[in-house]
Amino acid sequence: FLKGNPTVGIVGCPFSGGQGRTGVDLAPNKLIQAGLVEQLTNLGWEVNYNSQEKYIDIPYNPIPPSSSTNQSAKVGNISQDDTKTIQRLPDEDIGKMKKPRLVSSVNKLVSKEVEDIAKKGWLPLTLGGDHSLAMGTVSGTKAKYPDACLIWVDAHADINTPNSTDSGNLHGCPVSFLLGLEGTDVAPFNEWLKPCLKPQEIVYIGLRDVDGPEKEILKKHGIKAFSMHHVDKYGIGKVVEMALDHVNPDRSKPIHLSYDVDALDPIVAPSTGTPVRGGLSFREGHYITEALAETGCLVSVDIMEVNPSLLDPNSVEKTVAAGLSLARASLGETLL
Ligand code: 4U7
Ligand code: MN
Ligand code: MN
Ligand code: MN
Repeated sequence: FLKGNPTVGIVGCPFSGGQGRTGVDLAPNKLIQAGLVEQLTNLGWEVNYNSQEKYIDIPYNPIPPSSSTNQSAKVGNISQDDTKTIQRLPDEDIGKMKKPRLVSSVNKLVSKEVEDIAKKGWLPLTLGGDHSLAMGTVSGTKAKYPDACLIWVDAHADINTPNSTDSGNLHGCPVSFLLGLEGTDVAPFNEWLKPCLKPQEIVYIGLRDVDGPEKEILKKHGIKAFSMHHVDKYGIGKVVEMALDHVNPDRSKPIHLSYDVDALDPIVAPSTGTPVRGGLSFREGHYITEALAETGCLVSVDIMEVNPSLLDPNSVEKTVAAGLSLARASLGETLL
């Protein structure tokens, strides 16, 4: 599906507004500093990213109005004026949703950025940031590839609606918005985000912490999900095969992979905001990306929820290294 020399466009999203902990916004720079660009170049990819000195495309975490130290004049399609507007938005809860205006406006920009990169025939590699960003990444991918399917690797289903969410954190809700479930047709999201995904087009791998209302939603819409129970029962090889058989039976459709590193066991990826024990092993986690790369159908990849501010330096190093190797494996690195 990609055009010309294999080319990747890195979308760095230093954004934490979809959940309550700071630090997840540090991940894009951390991954770049740890060698992502060189590593992908060595795999034979042409690598594009938008900023010169800072490896950040979208520096729009809210900063206190007093501090005016945003030096990036224009990065990617986002002007400094855009980011200032976003930072100044008053952002009261809407219903249970926390920071709805911020999450919406950031995702609108991310969606456009991913769409533009995909439309060049490049592969957008989005570095989160929290997983609310998938509203933008998936809708951007869908704008270029309307028949794309979505493989969601996560401990969580992230399918709460604005009504069902207990926490109010929008990183637990992106899938419901993409599907257009009841309660998601709300401002400000409905001003730009149209339902773009059908229930048969998504499949989950790695689930083990699904809220009660989310279980009901999955059942009601017949959404296919492989939990850790299924990984134990069938093995990861069979699970990936069954997942692909469900969303991409002929291996002919484009695939968007949205990878939350909390799908990995906390022993493998400890530095993440919502760790859940009993997760994917290092190899199981990487097998998924290797098998998807092998299909030749991957057109867009998200690496989300690395939080370099959590726990100790050793945990951060492990988690960042896991993020890097997942990115490499997704882009075709093989063991032999
Ligand atoms: B992540 C949760 F209640 N379901 O809605 C919620 F358990 O992107 C967690 O997968 C969401 O990390 C986790 O807040 C979102 C909670
Ligand atoms: Mn998760
Ligand atoms: Mn997630
Ligand atoms: Mn998380």
